Amino acid sequence: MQSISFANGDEMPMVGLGTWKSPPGEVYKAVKTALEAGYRHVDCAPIYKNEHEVGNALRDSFDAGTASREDVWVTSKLWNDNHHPDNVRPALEQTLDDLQLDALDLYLIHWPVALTHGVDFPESPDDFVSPEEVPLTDTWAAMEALKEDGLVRHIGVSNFSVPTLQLILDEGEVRPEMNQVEMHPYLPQPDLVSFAKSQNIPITAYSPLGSGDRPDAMKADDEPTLMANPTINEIADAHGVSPAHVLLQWGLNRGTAVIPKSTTPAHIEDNLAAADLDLSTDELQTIDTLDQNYRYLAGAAWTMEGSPYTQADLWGE
Ligand code: 1BO
Repeated sequence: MQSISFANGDEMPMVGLGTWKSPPGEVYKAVKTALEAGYRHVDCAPIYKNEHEVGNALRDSFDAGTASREDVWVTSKLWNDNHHPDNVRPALEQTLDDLQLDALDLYLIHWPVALTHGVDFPESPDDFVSPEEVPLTDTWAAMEALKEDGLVRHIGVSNFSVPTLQLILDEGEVRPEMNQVEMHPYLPQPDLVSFAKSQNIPITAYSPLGSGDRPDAMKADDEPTLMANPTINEIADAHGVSPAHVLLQWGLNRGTAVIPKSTTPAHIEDNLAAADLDLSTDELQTIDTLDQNYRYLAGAAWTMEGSPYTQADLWGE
């Protein structure tokens, strides 16, 4: 398995199991199946409301000898309502407790958006905390303290744009060691990829298959279905593989980690095998032409009328 190397010698496997939208009751089996299939990277977050069950699966897999803790890369994220520096350590401690771990491999600020403590998703402008009240740089300083104290081995961000990355690079003591963002052929974000590369910040692509399993309430009526794209399907047919293989290999080929979510054993195994697919330069270049700058997750909840955050703040566009 290809991996992303960190300055201290740590290696993060480039294919991980995503757990967003994996329901409690199914995620336990998904994590166990993934580790049995050879995955050594699991991506989690408290807002996915399933970390306790992921933790049970990790514990049982370690106890059964399927894998050892040292060999499995575990990422989790700080939710938006815990950006105040006083809340950062308790939030991590809750995640460690739920995952039944002593430390995380990677801890990310989930979004560059702060909410009132106790609010999962905003319902009114009162649910937001402005960047003036809790600057991202203060949250980052609290993340740095977690790393300093050995509770997390690496710290990074998620859903950050070039300007928000630059803010942390300018003001932080520790450079972000990851940016996890939505990324797939409809949203290849070449400028972000090239900036991150120039700053030696690796990227993890979430929703690499187009997030077709999102709740209907989160979907636009006219959104394009990435897995049904004719070009992707033609290339998949030519190789006798699934469209998911093609999409994942395209991401890996760009040097980005990918974290496809599945709770179906056959898909979990199939997604891992994408690492072995060889796509030609022509095929990769053809896929590059599918760019529509289309976000399945535009973060509309964060930019409602009256919010202190705008789409331009979020995406730097
Ligand atoms: C709301 C969660 C988005 C992906 O991590």
